[in-house]
Amino acid sequence: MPSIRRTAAPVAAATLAAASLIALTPTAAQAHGAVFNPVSRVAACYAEGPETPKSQVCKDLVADSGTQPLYDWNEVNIANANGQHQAVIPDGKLCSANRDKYRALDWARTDWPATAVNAGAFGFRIRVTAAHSGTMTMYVTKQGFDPTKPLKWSDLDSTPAAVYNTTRTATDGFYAFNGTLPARTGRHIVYMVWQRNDSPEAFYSCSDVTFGGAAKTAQAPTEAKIAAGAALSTVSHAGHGGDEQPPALSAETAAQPASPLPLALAGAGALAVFGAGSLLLTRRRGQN
Ligand SMILES: [Cu+2]
Repeated sequence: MPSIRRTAAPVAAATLAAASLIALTPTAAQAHGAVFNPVSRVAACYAEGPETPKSQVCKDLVADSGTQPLYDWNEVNIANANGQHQAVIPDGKLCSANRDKYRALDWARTDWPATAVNAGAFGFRIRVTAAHSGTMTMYVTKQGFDPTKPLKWSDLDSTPAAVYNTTRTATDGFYAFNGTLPARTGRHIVYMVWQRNDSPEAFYSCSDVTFGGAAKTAQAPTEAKIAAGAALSTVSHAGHGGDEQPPALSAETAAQPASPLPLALAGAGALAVFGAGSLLLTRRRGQN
């Protein structure tokens, strides 16, 4: 009997910790990143300023969807994609990842801020607010792609311009890697698919490019701009729990990827799980 008394207090403390864990976690969404070269649609409009968009398409985006999609430039994701990109995103919804919040990004317009590019070597740059282990694949639309029609999966050249294995660290907040742009003319889209391998979550983005043209080069957000807007973002601008948990909790994280767990709380959660297990063992011993 004394052994039960000794375990009762730690178990109670662990249960309290678990309760506070549940109360604290569901608020903040995850943060990931965005393609800055060639700059993606959401990043280009964020760079112009959510409150002061300059290009007509970005003005129209804010009029349609408000400023929040721009403040959340680092979010465009599907939590449970699990590699099934074409199953979870229908044709015409590729740029929004089939998220209503980002529906304006699907607009098939030719006035999205674009980056002038040429065939050959290209240095991709992806600004990540949370680095993840996974694979980032950069696709380019086929020659003959019509930018006035909604982007379809079949528009993408099956040979990617780059495939990059992402790690849980990013130098100065960027993944930078080289790829090869194919020979194209006119306006095209670079489509990114970033699938995590430590979670079913995946991220998507559209960047507008013009081959051989003299189009103005779209601007990516500056670090100052990113910092200035972070307070109005509904997604975390720091690394989030998915990568930082002890292995014992990784399965729970994958099952609920929208709940970032700070490291300390994750520790408390592990303690709670251990405590609950101890309680069960104690009860079994008591019954036997
Ligand atoms: Cu993330």
